[in-house]
Amino acid sequence: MYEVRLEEGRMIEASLRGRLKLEARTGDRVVAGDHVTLNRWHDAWVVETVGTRHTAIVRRGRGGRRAKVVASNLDRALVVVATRDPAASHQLIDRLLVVAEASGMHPLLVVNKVDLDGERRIAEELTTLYRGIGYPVLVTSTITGEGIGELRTELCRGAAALVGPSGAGKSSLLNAVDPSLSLRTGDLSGRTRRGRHTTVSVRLVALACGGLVADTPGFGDVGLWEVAPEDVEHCFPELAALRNECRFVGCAHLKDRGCAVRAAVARGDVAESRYQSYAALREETERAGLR
Ligand SMILES: Nc1nc2c(ncn2[C@@H]2O[C@H](COP(=O)(O)OP(=O)(O)O)[C@@H](O)[C@H]2O)c(=O)[nH]1
Ligand SMILES: [Mg+2]
Ligand SMILES: [Zn+2]
Repeated sequence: MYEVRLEEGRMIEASLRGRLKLEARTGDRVVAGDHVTLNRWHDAWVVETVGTRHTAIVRRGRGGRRAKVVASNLDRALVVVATRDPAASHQLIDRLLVVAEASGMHPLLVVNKVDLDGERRIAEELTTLYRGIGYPVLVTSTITGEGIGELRTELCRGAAALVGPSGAGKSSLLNAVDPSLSLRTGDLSGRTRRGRHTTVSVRLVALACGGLVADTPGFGDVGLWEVAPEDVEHCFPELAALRNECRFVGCAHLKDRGCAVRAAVARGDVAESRYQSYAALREETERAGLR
């Protein structure tokens, strides 16, 4: 059974038509975020058709099976990191931003736990770096309430995904935005989360204010398999802006000769950490293509 929210806002339960069940076996299931049309069949609601997906989060198929869509039509990805416990890594932030860009979602960075002693500086550094690239950045604390109002504004429209490392405060932030959710916080270790249950499908949580939020148990196996090496640069806005400046068409930005990106890094116009993330992800997609 699927939970479906009608246009008027009411939640109902619906089952799948036979044809769609068949597709379920071939891998094209109905997933969280799909827009569907319904029909009445005797006393029950039945999902009749599934609309075009505007964005898709794709998860690796295990044991050689093909990758599958786990959520669709999420318009924004909120990348949530903490100043400390766990400390935010530039590499992880960039990877999640790229996954969001590649999935067609608008990314937004949330730097949480800014209340922790001495960690304001880290929040400021991240804010300067990522706002400079053009990403919206929210600085938050579930303890002091800083930034929660802005977060609420973001979450109460459309459908969004919260992604980020375990312990960053995703569930706490959702509770701060909508206390009636009472999500469990701080209870699971990273190890437990990577267990069997993380493959369970994504759920959409309906906030009282009307927004939908994907309650994703973790994005450990969500990645870049759909991204070709030459497309990685498009997921770095500040590199994409330079793409016509390199001397050679199709420049991978990995060698100095005639490369406008390397020159921009040398000048300090592109952050070293961003360039390193680019190079690492580009290499990763190249290796994936060879397998
Ligand atoms: N100091 C501080 N701790 C927080 C904040 N937000 C969450 N935490 C704590 O961080 C831990 C992990 O939070 P949780 O919401 O479960 O993280 P999740 O794994 O991303 O869902 C819990 O112990 C929370 O109480 C914050 O803004 N400041
Ligand atoms: Mg959580
Ligand atoms: Zn180049």
